[in-house]
Amino acid sequence: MQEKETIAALSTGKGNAALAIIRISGKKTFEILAKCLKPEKRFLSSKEKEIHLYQFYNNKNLKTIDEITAIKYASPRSFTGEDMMEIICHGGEIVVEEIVSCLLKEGITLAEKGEFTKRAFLNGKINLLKAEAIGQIIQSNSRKQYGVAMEAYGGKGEKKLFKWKEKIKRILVDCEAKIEFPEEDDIIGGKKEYTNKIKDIYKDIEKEIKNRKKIKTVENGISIPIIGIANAGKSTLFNKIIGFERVLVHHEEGTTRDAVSEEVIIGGERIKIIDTAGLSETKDLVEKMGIEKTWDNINKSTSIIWVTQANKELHEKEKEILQAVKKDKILGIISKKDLNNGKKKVKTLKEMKIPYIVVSLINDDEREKILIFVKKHVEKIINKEETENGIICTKRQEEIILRMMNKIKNISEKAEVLGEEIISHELRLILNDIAEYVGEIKNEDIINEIFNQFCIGK
Ligand SMILES: Nc1nc2c(ncn2[C@@H]2O[C@H](COP(=O)(O)OP(=O)(O)OP(=O)(O)O)[C@@H](O)[C@H]2O)c(=O)[nH]1
Ligand SMILES: [Mg+2]
Repeated sequence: MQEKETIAALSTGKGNAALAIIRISGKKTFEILAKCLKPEKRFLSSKEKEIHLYQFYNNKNLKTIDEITAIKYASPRSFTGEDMMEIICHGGEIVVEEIVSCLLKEGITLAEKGEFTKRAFLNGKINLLKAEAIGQIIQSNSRKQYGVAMEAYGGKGEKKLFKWKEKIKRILVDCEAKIEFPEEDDIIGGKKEYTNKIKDIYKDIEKEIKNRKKIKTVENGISIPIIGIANAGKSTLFNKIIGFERVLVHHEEGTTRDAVSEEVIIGGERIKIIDTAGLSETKDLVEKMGIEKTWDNINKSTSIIWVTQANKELHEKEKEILQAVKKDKILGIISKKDLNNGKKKVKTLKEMKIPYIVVSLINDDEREKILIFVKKHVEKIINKEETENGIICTKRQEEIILRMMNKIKNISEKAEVLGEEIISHELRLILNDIAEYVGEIKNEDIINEIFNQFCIGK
């Protein structure tokens, strides 16, 4: 194991919370913590993986910073493989800052992004695929993405790659035997036999690429803008969906001028809901800028929520929306049911085959109905039918698998005309790709890139 600095960082999220966890890892962990924890004797005699109560104090002015619990992990039986501590303190931002700054004054360095996991990887505690899976579990934007990451964590990708590797190695043996004994078809089997095996692997790899495509649609989260003419009730709906009064609501037209977004979890998916400026004819320059943004949001999104009033005729601007957006991308919300039964609007939406609900947005009971309506649609977009999760969970992995797929496609298509020398050369290159995929070939730049995508404290 290499000698490295001792590092510390907050591992739980930023902001005030009931509790926070600060992690420390490296050679000097115990030596430094002994200077900050009281009673010192308790700390020194504590066994690894036991949790104890301490006073964390500033040993310069002897003031207690917090009452904490802490767990010792002795190398190599820790997450990073080094000596480690986990401190559980009160989760106030000031408390956390005080503890971390105390640790820094004692000679500990602030951890870089993903540095704990990187050390775990470099110390052989986890392999590259597991490290990437950890990153994905933390960053998941959808259940599907989380499902893939969890399976990757459990070693699914590794197993599959190992299977491919073994198959390719066997084909390579056949192929190379043919180079040495070109006439002995009956002993080794003909070219057809191993090209069929290559085709099978190709199909398997292609399936993985297809699975990946499905996940990519939800990887960055789904955004749904709320669109409509001025005063339709968009901001009222926005507040209702996100569950608090985030934006202003007013009976004057043009209340919302800028697009405002919040993330919500609906049906286990992270969804960005965007409130937008109402579409209207206006001379107001700022309002016009807001409307441009609304159009931008309409064009960028895979679906929209269209709010239209039960008590109003279809407006010219609404006809523009209906022309610009495919009907199956629209979720219709007919608002102001308390003012009018909305029969006319219902008829219009039915004719256009737009799914809709009729609601009163000033009625508190309607929230659940709205959420269920949105959830159903979201499930449709992300194509929740039970398909296999696949093994690819990062862009890096996807690039390598694509590279492998192209090589193997080339061999399987041209196997009849390609000589065994070329085929075996290509197969060896694919074995190299596999080694890179599972992290057997260690490239420092790539490793740094992977761990840079993690958050600090992980
Ligand atoms: N009676 C009734 N009033 C509603 C309903 N929904 C919204 N309103 C009222 O309609 C007015 C406009 O609501 P907003 O949510 O500000 O409308 P908006 O679409 O965001 O309007 P702009 O931001 O101006 O484009 C407010 O006075 C709301 O209280 C509803 O279902 N019933
Ligand atoms: Mg508004």
